[in-house]
Amino acid sequence: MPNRRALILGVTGQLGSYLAELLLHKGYTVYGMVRRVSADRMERIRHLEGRLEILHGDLTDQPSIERALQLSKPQEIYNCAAQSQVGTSFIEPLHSADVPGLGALRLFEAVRTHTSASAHVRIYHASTSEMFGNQPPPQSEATPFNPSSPYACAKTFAHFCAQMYRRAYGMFIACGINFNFESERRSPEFVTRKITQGIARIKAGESSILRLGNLAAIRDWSHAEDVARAAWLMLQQPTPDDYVIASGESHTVQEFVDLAFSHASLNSSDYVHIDPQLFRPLDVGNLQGCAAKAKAVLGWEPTIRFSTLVQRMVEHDLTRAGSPPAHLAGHS
Ligand code: F7E
Repeated sequence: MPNRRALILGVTGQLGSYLAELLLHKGYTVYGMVRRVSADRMERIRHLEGRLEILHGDLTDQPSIERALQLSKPQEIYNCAAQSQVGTSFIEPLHSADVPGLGALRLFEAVRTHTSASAHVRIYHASTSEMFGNQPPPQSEATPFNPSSPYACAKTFAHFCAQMYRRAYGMFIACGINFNFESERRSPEFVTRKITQGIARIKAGESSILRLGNLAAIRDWSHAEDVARAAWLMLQQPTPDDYVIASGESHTVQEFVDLAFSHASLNSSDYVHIDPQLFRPLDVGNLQGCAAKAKAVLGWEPTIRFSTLVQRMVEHDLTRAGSPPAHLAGHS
C-alpha cells in the first residue's frame, strides 16, 4: 500500500498518539493537526518527532481545517479531537459543545467542499459510549441514545451528523462508539490515571490521601492501543458503518481502585477519601459494551484485558516516580 496519507486531528491526545504510531508503522505518511495552544502538550508524540508532519490548526477554525486538508491531501482522516472530559463539560458546556460537536461538522463540511473527491476520502470519527447515558447494559449499536452531559450531547450531535453526511452525500464516515479506553498516556483528569498517579505519589511519600468522587459507577475499560487498531480497521472496510468498541467486561471504579492499590501493596481504604465536590450533576451509571459487530465484521477483539491494563498503568507510574515494583526494579 504505497504512498498512503493520513491526517489525524487530535494527534497530541491519547488515541491520536497511538494512531500515529500505528499508521507510521504501516508505512503511511502521517500528518497531525495540532492546536497552537497544544504546543506544551506534545509529550505523547515527542518520540515520533521527525517522522510526523505537524500542521497547525483548530477544529473551531474552519479555514485552518481546510488548509490542513489542502496541505496533507489525505486518503484517510482520523477525528480524535475533543474536549473529552465529561465532568469539565458541565463547567464549560459551550466550549465542550464546540469542539466535539460543531468541530466534527466543520470537518465533514470541509471535506465535502474542499476535497476534489470527497466520496473517496475515508473519515474515522470517534464517537462515545457516553451517548447511551443511563440506558441499561449491554449497550450495542442498536441501543437508543440518551446523552447525560454537555459533552455527550455534543458527541451525539456529531454522530448524527456523520450518519447524515453518509446518507446525503455518500461520504465514507465510520464511527467508533468507543467505551472508556485508557493507557499509560491517559491524562490525570480521568479517573484511572488519577488513581495510578495518586498511588505513585503516595508510594513516593508525597501524598497521604487520594480524593475521588463516585466509586459506584460501572465502566467498560479497554486499552487505547486496541481502540486505535479498531479505528484503522473501520477505514479498511468497503463501506462505512458504526461499531461499538468495548471489552465487554465491566467493573466499578471501586474495583479499579482496589486492584490498583493492591498492585502497589497498599490498602485503598487507608488512602481514599470521598469528596462530594467530585460528583457530577448527572453521571452515567452502568456501561458495558457489546462489540459483537466489530468482532464479526472487523475481526477486532481487545488484546489487553482489564487486569493487565490496571497493572500496566500502576507499574508505569510507580516506575516513573522512582519506586518500581520489585519484579521491575533494575529494568529501565
Ligand atoms: O470517569 C467517576 C466519574 O472521567 C469515570 C472519557 O474518555 O470515557 C471517559 O468518560 C467514572 C465517572 O471518564 C472521579 O464520576 C469518580 O463515573 O474517567 P472518567 P468518563 O466520564 O467515563 C468516555 C467513553 C468518553 O467518551 C469520555 O471522553 O469515574 N469518578 N471519581 C471520577 N472521575 C474523574 N474524572 N475524577 C474523579 O476524581
